[in-house]
Amino acid sequence: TIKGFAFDLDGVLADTARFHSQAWRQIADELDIPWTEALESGIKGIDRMSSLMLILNSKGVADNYSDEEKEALAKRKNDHYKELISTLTPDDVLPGMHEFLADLKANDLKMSIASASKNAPFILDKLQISDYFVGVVDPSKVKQGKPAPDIFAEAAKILNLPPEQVVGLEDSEAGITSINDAGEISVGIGDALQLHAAKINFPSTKDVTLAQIKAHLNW
Ligand code: G16
Ligand code: MG
Repeated sequence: TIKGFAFDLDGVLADTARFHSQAWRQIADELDIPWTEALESGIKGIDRMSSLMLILNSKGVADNYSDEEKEALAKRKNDHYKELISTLTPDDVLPGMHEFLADLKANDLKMSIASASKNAPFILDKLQISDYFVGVVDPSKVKQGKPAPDIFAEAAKILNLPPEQVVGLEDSEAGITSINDAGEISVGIGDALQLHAAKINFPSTKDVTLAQIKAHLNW
């Protein structure tokens, strides 16, 4: 039976995917790299440097920049992003998620955070939801980011549960792959075609309920 939940942060709990996009888009504009749908969804869930490489490679210009220049671009993106997230309040928890977290807690289900973001503890604090979670995976301490299973595997360890007793929630393709390869049950939130590898799909965060998940899993 299911005993725990591992949450992605950006796009699942927090309305911050738009800020990542906005901050990267500014860098892309400065570098004269056209912003596309593929970049918009491709940067979801992958770490900061991988996001930059995806953007540079979309125009085939990654080799034009030294490692130092890439670090500087990633830092500039993060400085802008940090400015944007400093405005977050509990109202920026995505629709339905306050209720979902409270329901899981009332049912004694354990929760952890499986985010690729180094800014996760700060964001949880701003949203005032830190107390729901047993722990937060430190993405700088895992070998490989999403789509590798490491982050979601670590989130199950934090819960002290075997992966098959854990449900993982994600809005990105990279994240669903991570959950599945960690041996957990994947819940995709967003476009069902894009997230077709998810075991269960909900179109939006407001559709996610414990009752629906139980029904899907015959639990
Ligand atoms: C998030 C976002 C990604 C971002 C990554 C790293 O992951 O979806 O777009 O690149 O974190 O964030 P930071 O630059 O803050 O370390 P997740 O896993 O929470 O969706
Ligand atoms: Mg996400």
